[in-house]
Formats: sequence, C-alpha cells, structure tokens
Amino acid sequence: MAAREAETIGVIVVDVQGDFTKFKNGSLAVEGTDEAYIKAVEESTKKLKAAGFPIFATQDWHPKNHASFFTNHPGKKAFDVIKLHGKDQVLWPPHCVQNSPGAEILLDEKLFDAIVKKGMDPSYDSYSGFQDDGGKRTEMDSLLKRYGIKKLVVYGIATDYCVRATVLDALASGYRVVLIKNLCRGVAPDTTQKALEEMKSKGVLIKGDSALF
Ligand code: VGL
Ligand code: ZN
Repeated sequence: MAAREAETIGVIVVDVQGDFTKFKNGSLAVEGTDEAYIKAVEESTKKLKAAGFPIFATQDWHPKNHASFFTNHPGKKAFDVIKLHGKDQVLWPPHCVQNSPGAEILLDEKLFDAIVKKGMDPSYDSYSGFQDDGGKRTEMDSLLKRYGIKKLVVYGIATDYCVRATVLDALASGYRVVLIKNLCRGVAPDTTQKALEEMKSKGVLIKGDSALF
C-alpha cells in the first residue's frame, strides 16, 4: 500500500458494548459475541492502531425513555415492530442506557482517537454513526474530514443494524469502505446475509480479516 494512501485510512469500530455481547450477559446479546470475539476485535484494533491508522468508535448511548425500548410502549414486547415517524421501528430490550455498565465499550478506550455517541434523542433511533433516523448528523463526518480520511475499515456489532447503517451512510458521504466480516456479528442470520449482499452490491469490499491493513 502506498504510504500516502495509508494516511487516508481510518477505522470505525461499531458498538462493541457490553449490552450487545454474550461476554457481558448483555440485554441484547448478539450471537457469537463471546470473549474470543472481543479479544479478536481488540487484537486487530491494536494492530491497526500500531500501523498508524486513526481509530474511531461508535457508542449507542440511549436515555432511559428511548423510543426504541419496548418497555416504553405499553402492551408491546421485545422485537415487535411499530411505526415510528412513519417508518418501521424494531422494539428492542432496553440497552446501552447512558452511564450504565452495559453501555461501556469493551475495548481499552485509549485505543480510540474519538468516540462518537449516538441515539441520545429519545424520539429517534440511530443505527448509523453518521446520523439519526430524524436526519440529525453526528460529528462523524466532520471528524473524519478533519483527519483527512477517504477510506474506512469498518467492523463491530451488529452487522444487520448498526454496522450496515454506518457503512451505507459512509458510502453516501463519499468514503470507500472495507468491511471486515470476521470481526462482525449479526442479530439474525437472514438479515445479516442480506446486509452483506447489499453492502457488497453498493461497492463495499468485504474482507475476511484485517490482515492487509
Ligand atoms: C444496535 C439495535 C439497537 C446495533 C443498536 O448496534 O446494531 N442494534 N441499537
Ligand atoms: Zn440502540
């Protein structure tokens, strides 16, 4: 890889937080998120940092009264789908509540050049690290521009929700994207497969591991 290209590559580690993992007995634990998975994510992230790439994280960071929690909709149960602002909204178990242990990122926070929090508006969900479902942008794009990033290496949880949305918004914002599949975990096999195919068809390079970076 040309040295000048290396300077323009950034990494986004999506939502590697306790509540999404079996490792921490999370409230929305995704299949395959055991201790070995977290270690693999940490090792790869350390290597990418040692190679000189800026490392960013997204962090789901919801208030207790968040509209995506089934508990805030009387009569509804986890994984029901409702209409919210005219769009389908999956109702999740409460997760990643601000300042709760389950919201903590499971990697050493010193690894990150910046952490972008999302999902703070109680009335909108925000799978994407770039913007919420109401269209309110986070600081992600301006942050990446400040670092001169043109190409993103992305991995984390969940392939079919926050990874997918972050990757699609990265493409829409003009970044080239490499997805590291072995460092991603999805909520359900069918939606995960669909998300991988969708990302690939839109130009994302899907790689098994982060070895080349
Ligand atoms: C996520 C569901 C709800 C994710 C976040 O990180 O993929 N999924 N909130
Ligand atoms: Zn969430």
